[in-house]
Amino acid sequence: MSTTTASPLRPRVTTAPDGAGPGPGPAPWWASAVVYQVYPRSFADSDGDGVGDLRGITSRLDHLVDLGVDVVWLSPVYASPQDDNGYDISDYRAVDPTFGTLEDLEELTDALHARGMKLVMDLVVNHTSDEHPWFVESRTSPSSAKRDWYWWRGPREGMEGGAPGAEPTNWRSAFSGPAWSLDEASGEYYLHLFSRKQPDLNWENPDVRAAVHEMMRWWLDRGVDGFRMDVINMVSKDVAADGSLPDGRDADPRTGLAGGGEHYLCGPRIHEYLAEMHAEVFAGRPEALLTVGEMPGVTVADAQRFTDPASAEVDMVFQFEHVDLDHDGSKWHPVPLDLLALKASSGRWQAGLAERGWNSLYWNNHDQPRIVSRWGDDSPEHRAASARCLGTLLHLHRGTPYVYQGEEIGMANFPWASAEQLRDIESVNHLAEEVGHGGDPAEVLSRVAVSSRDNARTPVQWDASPSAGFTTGEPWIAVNPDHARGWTVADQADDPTSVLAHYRRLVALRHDWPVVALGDFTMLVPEHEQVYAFTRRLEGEGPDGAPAADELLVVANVGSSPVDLTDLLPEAVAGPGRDLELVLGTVPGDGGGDDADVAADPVLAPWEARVLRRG
Ligand code: TEU
Repeated sequence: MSTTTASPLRPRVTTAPDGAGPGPGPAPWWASAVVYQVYPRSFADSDGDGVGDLRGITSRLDHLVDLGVDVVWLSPVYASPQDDNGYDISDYRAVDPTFGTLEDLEELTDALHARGMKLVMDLVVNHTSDEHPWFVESRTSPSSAKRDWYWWRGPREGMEGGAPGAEPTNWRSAFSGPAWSLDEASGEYYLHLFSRKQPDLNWENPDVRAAVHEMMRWWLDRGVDGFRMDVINMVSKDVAADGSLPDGRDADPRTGLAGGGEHYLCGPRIHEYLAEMHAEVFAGRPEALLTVGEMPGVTVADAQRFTDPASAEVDMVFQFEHVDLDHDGSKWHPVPLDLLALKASSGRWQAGLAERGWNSLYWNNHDQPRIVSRWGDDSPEHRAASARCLGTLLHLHRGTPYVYQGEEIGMANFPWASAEQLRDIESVNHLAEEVGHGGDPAEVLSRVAVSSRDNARTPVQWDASPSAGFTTGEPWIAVNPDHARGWTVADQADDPTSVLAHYRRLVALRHDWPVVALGDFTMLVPEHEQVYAFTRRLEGEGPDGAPAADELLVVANVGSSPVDLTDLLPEAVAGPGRDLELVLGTVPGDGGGDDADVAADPVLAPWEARVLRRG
């Protein structure tokens, strides 16, 4: 089985019909693209200061070419005090010196374009840094010309500013504590759904929106190919005509705080704002661009409207339904994944966006723990197989897959031993809050260790050298010690059985087989607790222009024990009257058999996945 070409087999359908994608016409380029997310602090350090940077990324582009990805999504590199690792921006048109210069970014952009890849920047405009000149001016006084660029409110009726519970609403910040902070000088509070150094912009103010649009056009004019829009469904708040904002329901009796999301997730003017942004920034531009909106709490119905091309809002959204499935009320109370729940959720999103709109597909990003540790099995025996299995499942769904740096080599969660090792503001604040409420530090750490965003942020493991080839300096966050045990790019690059080799095949399969990008999705055995199976079907034209059809059957064993398909899913086992060919398998040749044997073997090995083509 070759390491780069997806499969010795060739697709029957080489041309998809119009309407097979998100809308009526020909499918857009990004419907068959694969996006690779780079978290610049942890990708590659070129100057030995222990923090990744732009020149480090440019120096490692061959790895992305080798993987075959089409787009790089770059997490923020803008000027920032780094309170939330760059998601707190103090200048949208400058690169933070930690990461380099505008020239370095231009060099990266050109280098990507020269290799046929595109660059999508992170757009963080629900909030700025409190060190952004807009907020600095807004804070000067209640009569500041930019006061209404942010959310300023006086203390709760009848209460003294600074008193417990005097915040204008009972909303909780995502990083613990109230979502309002008092400005002593004016006696007013400002809203920050994230850290107190990330004040929310007031999108009710048309000047704010115009300034954002202008900044976006500035980046597109510099050759950027699109935006990943940070918590973009939070920019419309449920404000009353008198300017008041409502309390959230179900407040936590310990703190009196509530999420409040019902008052700012997909708020009353969100579609108006996104349609206006599209008209002001993207409409009429000749470039082939991509936009994806990160939208916590978004539903299938919302996503249908957001991503329907007729809406002219965004191309796709990041939804959170699946990554909240193993949370008992909060991410800090992790529970084992129920595969039935995952299949039900994926099935809903696949069906919901089958006719109109488009899905993004992801297991990992810089906010989620590593999937092989989370839903796979990162024990030495099963780690590689479960990484290949989970990758296959994700990449064979209908939608645009996102590969997060390190996922392609099966990187796992870090063995956190002490709170001092943590860097993420969300994790650090939560740990302090829980211990402050009397929690046992070791017990709290054990839960934070499972869900912390820092699991995604340990340096990429390029080789087995002391700092995994990430830096010649002292890394800003610890390198996972397993880099000395083969979990590196160098160890896997020339190994056809590696996780990396398999991710290359998955990317190639999506490029070579239109049915993978555009085929209809049908879930199979939804009731089975260990087998995840579905079909993908596409009718179109063959190489000769004649009508043709391709139907793939994907079957995966999402567990560490073998599964027999004989009775469960006989149609997935090749045999008399069941013409099935193996397009791609995850058990690379070590069965000694050829592809036909694999297709005819009724037993799925632990974490084995097969992509079969029906005759
Ligand atoms: O994340 C928003 C978001 O939903 C996360 O805060 C998520 O709830 C949490 O991390 C899950 O634990 C975006 C960015 O991706 C994140 O890195 C930023 O911290 C946040 O917005 C604020 O900009």
